[in-house]
Amino acid sequence: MTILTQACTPFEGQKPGTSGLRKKTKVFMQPGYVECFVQSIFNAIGGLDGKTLVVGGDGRYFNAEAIQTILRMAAANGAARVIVGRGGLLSTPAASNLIRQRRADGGLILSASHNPGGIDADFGLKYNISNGGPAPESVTAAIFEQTQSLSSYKTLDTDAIDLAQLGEVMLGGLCVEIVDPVSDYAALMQTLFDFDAIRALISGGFSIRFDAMHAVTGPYARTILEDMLGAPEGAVLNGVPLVDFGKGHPDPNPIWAKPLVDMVMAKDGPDFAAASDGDGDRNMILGRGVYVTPSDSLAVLAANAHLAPGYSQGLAGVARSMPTSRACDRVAEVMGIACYETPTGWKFFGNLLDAGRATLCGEESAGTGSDHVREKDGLWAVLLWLNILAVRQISVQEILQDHWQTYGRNYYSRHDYEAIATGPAQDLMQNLSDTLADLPGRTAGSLAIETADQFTYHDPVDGSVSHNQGLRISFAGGGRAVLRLSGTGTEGATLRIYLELYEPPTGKLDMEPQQALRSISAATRALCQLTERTGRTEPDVVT
Ligand code: G16
Repeated sequence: MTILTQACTPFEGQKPGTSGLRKKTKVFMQPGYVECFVQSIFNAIGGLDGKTLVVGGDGRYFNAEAIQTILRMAAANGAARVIVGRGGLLSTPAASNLIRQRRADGGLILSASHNPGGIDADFGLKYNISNGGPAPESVTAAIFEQTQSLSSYKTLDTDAIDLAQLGEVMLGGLCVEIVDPVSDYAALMQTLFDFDAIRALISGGFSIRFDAMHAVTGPYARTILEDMLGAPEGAVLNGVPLVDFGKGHPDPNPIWAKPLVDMVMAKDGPDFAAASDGDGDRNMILGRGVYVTPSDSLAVLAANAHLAPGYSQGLAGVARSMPTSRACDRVAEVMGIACYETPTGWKFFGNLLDAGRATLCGEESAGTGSDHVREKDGLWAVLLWLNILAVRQISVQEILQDHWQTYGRNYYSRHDYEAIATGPAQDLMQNLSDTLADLPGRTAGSLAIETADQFTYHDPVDGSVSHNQGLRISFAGGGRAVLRLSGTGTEGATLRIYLELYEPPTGKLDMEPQQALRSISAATRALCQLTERTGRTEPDVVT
């Protein structure tokens, strides 16, 4: 095995976005593309000499090939050990857990999350740091800088190794340790939740379904929900990971997981249902006849987490991304704990979790998690919900009603306009941004505007500042709209418009959400000149 130093010229656009580098699979498959990005990561973190890494992915098309490339490069760059999930599989939260448990120096996670997989779909690669969480902006900026001037990468001249067998294999001086992807993660879940209580709930006839969407959580859900908690075989749907996710879109929302939603909306539907995404960090929660918005889910979990053993001491604080509804702020206020507002991107929660300021975090984009790892965690959210249901012995619907009657209801919806040409999308944002200062006091549609600004985040732990994190407009009567461009898309630009309306406990709690948000939506579209600038009249995805 010879170490080869290959000359290369930089690829354009290897700039990590909201969550690592995401591109079309064919872009990643260009000769040298993965190599250049991976070498840039290694250079940006001060080299790999003697280091330990965790490597795994969601099993999508090109996962296996990219992992072999990374292993050869890790060996050539002097790493001591790489811990890989069997078959190259690791869910994102399981990878985060392994980095922490094994005190690794960092990890490489191969996933494009909820984006479809396949040669004509999407691929992604991101670097996580030693706390198990996504690299912060300072590190991703250093990686990007490296990608622009890289002139060579190092690799090993050797065949692919078999990742199907557990155990250790030497690759030059590198020890590749192939581990069961599920067992450490399942053990962690047992320390947080009352498995006996959940088992008793299920054996008492409480029916559940979990849609793994042919993505990475299949093996995790089968082990935990069926084998350990006694859910009947078949409770986990689409449980076999496939490279193209069965040609589906592994995004756990009412659009892409419609069959599950239809099932739970039926009169004889299951008591509880959930779904996760490509890499297992997102979740969707449903009860018979009801969809729980991610923002409501975060608020309900914050209000009830103490019912699970892992959180019985209470929460240090909660954190949510800025576009996420402010439902959890009301819970925090009543509990007398801090509530932090961060930019979109799980990486911004890392400092708050490390500093012990927040215990629970969540985002409107179907992500919730806690300080048990440094990523959002789909199955964790499912288990916390099940633990709460086992203790409270009421339905999901009743938990929601009770929550709204206590704290009020934050009606919420996100409207996505996908694959807009990049220029018009940026112009739309710039134009609205330029007029923000003049908006307060004016009306849009039937609504008076109270405040309008661009969100800037000041990290309270390390003092770093992140500018341009979304435009927010608040209306008289408790309404709010947020606009930002997605940082995870791979085609043109995706405009996200987040709509929210607060109704107090004494207000109208049973409106249809799109109806409740109609005037805020109309006002926001008019303000940003949506149709004039993009030609769009209807969103592509409504969650
Ligand atoms: C990633 C980030 C999340 C973010 C989401 C959507 O999630 O980790 O923090 O909310 O993307 O980001 P954007 O609105 O920029 O598209 P995931 O599950 O895709 O890794």
